[in-house]
Amino acid sequence: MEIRLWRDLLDPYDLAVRELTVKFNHLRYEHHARGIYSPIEEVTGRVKSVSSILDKMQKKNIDFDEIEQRMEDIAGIRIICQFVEDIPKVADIIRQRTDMQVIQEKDYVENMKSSGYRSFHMIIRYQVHTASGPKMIQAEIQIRTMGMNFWSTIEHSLQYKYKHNIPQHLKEKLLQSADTIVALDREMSRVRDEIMDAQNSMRMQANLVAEILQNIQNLYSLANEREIAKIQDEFYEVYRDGDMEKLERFHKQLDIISEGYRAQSISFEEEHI
Ligand code: 0O2
Repeated sequence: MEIRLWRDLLDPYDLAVRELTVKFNHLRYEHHARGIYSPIEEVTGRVKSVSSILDKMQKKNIDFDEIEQRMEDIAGIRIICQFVEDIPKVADIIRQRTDMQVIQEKDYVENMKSSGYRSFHMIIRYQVHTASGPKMIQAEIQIRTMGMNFWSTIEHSLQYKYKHNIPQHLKEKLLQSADTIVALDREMSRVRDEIMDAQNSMRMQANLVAEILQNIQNLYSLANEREIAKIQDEFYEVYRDGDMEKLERFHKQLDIISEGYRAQSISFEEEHI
């Protein structure tokens, strides 16, 4: 196939990968902004390289005119979760969306592959809008924990290095380490609540501090610099204390002070119209 034709073929997949990455990252952002735990920790995406497409065509006996139909992972999205329990949650979110239609699921988390590979795969149909109009494409979403991702990245590099003929002693090592990852994921699940609590309070504190700083910033146009410096010193003192309740009280007081300044400035403007 000519280079130009490869580009025509792959461009809609590139668009899909970029759109889907934005959408899943936005879900993560929304959870964090609301102070809710996000089952999505990280999102990456890629369009399959031409050489990888050619390899798969050869391996699976796929003709050029069958590529789009038979190769479901030209557009690939990877969603990384912190805990195994997050994987079905992410899968449910995807099943419920109306902008993508799940056509196949493969559960290699419950049914580990003989290589030791674990991941939850979903094949979706997704519509992109190109310059030539709407186009329905297939994409593969791989959902896995950080541990599963670590393992499969290492194994993938070894597959590449040994051209899919990994020596037996390495295969055994990989299988052993796959079991270690299963145990690690299980251990992490046991302390999941504690980890989630810690992460939530860290995030809530970060959100609160950001709001306080924004409030102080807004005061620059309303109050005089000496008063703002005093408020800032008070904030640093409360912040150093590290007490979340004090920080929340300070935030509320600051809101009242800001409201007062805003009311003053409105009545000043009205008097001078
Ligand atoms: P790449 O380079 O990641 O794009 P099958 O015929 O069942 O073996 P199929 O039909 O492609 O393979 O579906 P499957 O099993 O769901 O695999 C799809 C993708 O999952 C693979 O794409 C890999 O990304 C990943 N995967 C599956 N098995 C393994 C494995 O044993 N190790 C690793 N590291 N990844 C795996 P590609 O096109 O094979 O590779």
